[in-house]
Parts: sequence; C-alpha cells; structure tokens
Amino acid sequence: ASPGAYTPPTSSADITSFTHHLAASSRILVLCGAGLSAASGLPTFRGAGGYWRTHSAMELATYDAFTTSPDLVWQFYNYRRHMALRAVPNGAHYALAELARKKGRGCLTITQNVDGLSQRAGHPASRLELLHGGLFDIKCSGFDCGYEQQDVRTDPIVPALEIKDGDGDISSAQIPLREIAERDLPHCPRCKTGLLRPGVVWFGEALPEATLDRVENYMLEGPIDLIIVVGTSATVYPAAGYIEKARARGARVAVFNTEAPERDGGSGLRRGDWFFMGDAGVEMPRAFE
Ligand code: BV8
Repeated sequence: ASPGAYTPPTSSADITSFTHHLAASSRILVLCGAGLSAASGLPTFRGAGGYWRTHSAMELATYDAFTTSPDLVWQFYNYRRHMALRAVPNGAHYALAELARKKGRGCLTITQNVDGLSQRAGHPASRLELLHGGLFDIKCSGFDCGYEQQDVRTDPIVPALEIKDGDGDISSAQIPLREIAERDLPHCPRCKTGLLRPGVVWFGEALPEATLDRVENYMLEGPIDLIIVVGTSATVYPAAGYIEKARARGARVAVFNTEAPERDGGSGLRRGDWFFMGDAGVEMPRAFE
C-alpha cells in the first residue's frame, strides 16, 4: 500500500462499531457504483469482464460516439438493457432500500448506476437520486425537441437491435460492427427526424440540474453523520466528489468494496472510517443487521 495508507481492521468489532454508528446516525448519504450490481451479474466498468474491456468508457459513452456510430452505441446500450432486464436485485439493493425506508428523510442514496435495480428492489423513489440517468429512459437526441419517455422496457428497443446468436459474446464489449441502417434505429415520434438516445448522462455531459440541486440541498440541510460508499472506484466526477463533500459535513466513511480503496482515490480511507472487504451483496446485509 502507498505510504500512510490506512486500512482499518475488518474485524467483527468493526461491524459492531459500524452498526452502532449506523443506528445513531440521523443523516446518512449513500454513494453507489457498478460494484453494487456485480452480484446481480451485471459486469462492472473497469473490473475483469467489464463492459468496456475493449472499448474505453470515454469512447462509447459519449455524444460524439453516438453521432459518429449510432448503430454501435445503440447495440451497446440495447445489450445493457437486455442484461439489466434479466438481472435481479441482490441483497445489497434490498438492504439499502430497507435502510432508506427506516431512515426516511435522514437518508439519501445517490447512484451512478443506470440499471434500475435499486428501483426494482423497492428503494423509495424520493430517497434515490439517479446521477447518471437510466437505461430505460429514452429521449430525442436533437437539442431542440425535448421529447422524453420514462421506463421504456421493450427489449430490443427496435427489431433491428435484436441480439442474434451470431452476434458473438457482446458482453466482452466485442460489440459486433453489425451495420444497422439509421432508418432502422429508434426515431423520435415527435419531431420525426431526431434519433432517440438512451436517457443516460454521457461523459462530457452535464448531470441533471434538478438532481444536483436536490443532492446539494440535502447536504446543506445539516451535518452528515455517515457516507456509505458501495461498489465504486470513485474515479468519475462530480459523483466521486460527494465523498469529500460529506467528509467536510462531518461524515465518517464506510466503504464496501472487493478491493481496498487507493489512498489517493476519491474514497481514500482515514482513521475512524470502516472498510468492509468483499461482495456488497453479502457484506451489506450482514453489516446492516
Ligand atoms: C461532467 C452513464 C461537465 C452512462 C456514466 C475529459 C472530457 C470530458 C469530461 C471529463 C474529462 N476529464 C474528466 C472529465 C469529467 C468526467 C470524468 O469524471 N471522467 C473520468 C473518466 C475522469 N465526468 C463527466 O464527464 C461527467 N460530466 O463532468 O460534465 C459539464 C458541466 C456542465 C456542462 C457540460 C459538461 C459525466 C460523467 C457521467 C458519465 N456516465 N454512466 C453509462 O452507464 O453508460 S459513468 C459510469 O462509469 C458509471 O455511471 C460510473 O459513474 C462510472 C463507473 O464507475 P463505477 O460505478 O465506480 O464502476 P467501476 O467499474 O469503475 O468500479 C466498480 C467498483 O466496484 C470497483 O471499485 C470494484 O472493486 C468494485 N466491485 C466490483 N465487484 C464488487 C465491487 N464492490 C462490491 N461488491 C462487488 N461484488
């Protein structure tokens, strides 16, 4: 580990001190990343078998990639919709939904995930902020149309995007360069000309203003007693920035991850923090008991 790195003992006493602090906390923030859904079978972005093993995130999840190769980007998102519809929430999604129900306005979950699994685990919608949108929201890619539609779960979204056997293993992001004519991609029913796009936030795009405001207001309403950081490499901003913001509001940090966080990463550990090594799907239900 880098000099000065601090990895607290992950002993049972750890869990006891954590559960005491969790029970005593009146204002909690939860930051979720792809690792939360790993136990549900959805590959993470950077881990082994990640979606982007052969494509970098910055390469595919961008407006430029969409305007240049809408068929490639749609094959990628249609595949992720396909996977997410077949996945089921795991114990960590349910544990967080239960925590949010119990703490009410004293808990806010901000997720970077677009897979919809927190919602399907019954997480109260008013206590869940989707920083990067969702796979099942779609909108017109034209700038002046404004058409949006929520929760479109059709799979495939258009027949031309049907995942065929010959497509090979697109889970390894060896996404087939199957040419799909633009006319066969989803088009906006309102303006008739614009291509529809996934309602997610791409790199270089601003996060939804209203979402950022609600998170900011929650942070400003009072001190934060605890931020739970689950399944994230804390490398994407502004999402990862909420860890330091919570610390600045007095929060202690509890990290749930299969890897010890880097000292200098967004979720670097400090004295008084907790670190639970392992699958969130196992560790969170255990720590929240
Ligand atoms: C913005 C939605 C400004 C789409 C995502 C250069 C050009 C442009 C921008 C930038 C630039 N340099 C920096 C930036 C800013 C950029 C950024 O942060 N880049 C990074 C790469 C440095 N940010 C942006 O562009 C943001 N917008 O800044 O806008 C602006 C302002 C005004 C006006 C205009 C513009 C937008 C970022 C949002 C991008 N969209 N997702 C989609 O999903 O396809 S990001 C996407 O990647 C995810 O949402 C998530 O945020 C990120 C992946 O991170 P993680 O979730 O952490 O996943 P990862 O695989 O990395 O880690 C998994 C972790 O889980 C690991 O730690 C692993 O150990 C652990 N794990 C694995 N298994 C388990 C586990 N833990 C527990 N249990 C397990 N079983």
